[in-house]
Amino acid sequence: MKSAKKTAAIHDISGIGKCSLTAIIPVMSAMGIQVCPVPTAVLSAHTGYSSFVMKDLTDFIGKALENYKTLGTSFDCIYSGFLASADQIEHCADFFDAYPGALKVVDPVMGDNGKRYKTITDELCTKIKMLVKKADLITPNLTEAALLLDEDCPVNGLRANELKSWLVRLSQLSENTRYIVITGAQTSDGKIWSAGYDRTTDGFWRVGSSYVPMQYSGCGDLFTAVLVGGLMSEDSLPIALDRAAHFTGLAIKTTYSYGISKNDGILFEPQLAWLNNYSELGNFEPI
Ligand code: PXL
Repeated sequence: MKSAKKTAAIHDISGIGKCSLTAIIPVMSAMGIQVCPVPTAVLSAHTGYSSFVMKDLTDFIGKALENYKTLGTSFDCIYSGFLASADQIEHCADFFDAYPGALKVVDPVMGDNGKRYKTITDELCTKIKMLVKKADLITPNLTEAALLLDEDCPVNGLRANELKSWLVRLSQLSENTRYIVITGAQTSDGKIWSAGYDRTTDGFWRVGSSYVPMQYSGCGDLFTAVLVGGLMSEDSLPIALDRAAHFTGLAIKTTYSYGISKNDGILFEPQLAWLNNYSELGNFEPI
């Protein structure tokens, strides 16, 4: 019997602002993947809004895992993202250990534009740095990559030739990690790149996106969801990067064209059909 590949998605759900599960579920579903949400927190609005209420679900995650073990549920991927408390790190690690054959993804959601998100404490940051060592795929943005490497966030972006050395340095955090991806990195020449390293093929790749003078929340979540969906569908790393960069870029340009505000999130819904009708674009290049 045909069944969809399944990922557990350990991430928050925010009522407004289109990030985390509200971005991941539609995107990966459009790519033919079943997303099984394991919510880490419920928020009325994401943390970029001037106010929000949040219900921490730390106790729920371990119980959900026990239930999946009882039910004999299998997963092809365990995908972790926004975590609401430092104790949630252990629960993610337990999920990874329970499914050793699954693709283990850590999106180390900690901040953007040189700043940490409001709920990310020092303790949580330290523990996320430990969790990334267990991952097959990590997907920091530039701010998060700087936090993982104990660097200051480069305010004017990286020099183009630094992208590769940052990928190398991130890959040195753990030999377990097959794929290292830096998302949406601005270089000092004003370009935006997503770049990745595949340890198995020893390949370094980058895909460029056009610059839009607005940064929408949820872009990283959308990008990573498409990337993970691609890798789960046997895309090579550069093909998956290309697919993710194209979809996210298209959604960002669409959003900008309508003058939508930064917090209200990306107008990606009109583009979902593209994910289902995708052919290779070839916009990636080796670095
Ligand atoms: O997009 C990252 C993200 C995820 N979840 C929550 C957030 C953010 C970024 O602001 O606030 C709740």
